[in-house]
Amino acid sequence: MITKLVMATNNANKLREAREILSPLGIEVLSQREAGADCDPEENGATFEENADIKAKAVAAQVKLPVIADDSGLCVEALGGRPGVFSARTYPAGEECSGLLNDMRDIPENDRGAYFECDIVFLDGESYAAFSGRCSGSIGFESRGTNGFGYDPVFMVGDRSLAEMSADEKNSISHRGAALRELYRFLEERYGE
Ligand code: ITT
Repeated sequence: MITKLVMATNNANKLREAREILSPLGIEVLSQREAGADCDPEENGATFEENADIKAKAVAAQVKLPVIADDSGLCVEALGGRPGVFSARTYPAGEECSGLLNDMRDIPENDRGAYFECDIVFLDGESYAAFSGRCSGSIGFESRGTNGFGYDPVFMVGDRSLAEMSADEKNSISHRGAALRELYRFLEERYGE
């Protein structure tokens, strides 16, 4: 087994969720900053996987360890899949929930379906692998809960928002949890004895 890998992200919540899920493997997940990499490349891919690939390659050029990168976002059916790959840029930081609720103020309850997608890319030298996860739900009419990050307070799964769930509950049903569990199995097979 390898002992360390680097997560190409500037998002501390993604890093926390990756650590929570990968910790039983005994691999230390370093942030790009901890690994000595400093980058914030332009995410101009058309898909989540392309953007994850851009981030992973940018950090891999600066470190000697295996790298993972996560690109993710919220796709709202009534908005034609938006904000999608633009989830981090459509609304000002900290205003994503109020911005989305405002854009959806006239959309009725039965047309508020949405899903989160998370694509994770793994790079180790010439080796490349990609993993994907989705979480289906709907957009509520108000922000609820204080856990999680980003759009979690407005993303409803059943009658609770992701921000009303514990970290373990969110991880067990989330897009990132699903992609990370695929990555987990891949790392076990690739590096396990
Ligand atoms: P890095 O690019 O540095 O990894 P980022 O936050 O900019 O960090 P993305 O470009 O992948 O990441 O943008 C994803 C956005 O989608 C993120 O900023 C959130 O607003 C939203 N998002 C992704 N996963 C989420 C989750 O689990 N819960 C709530 N919002 C999420």
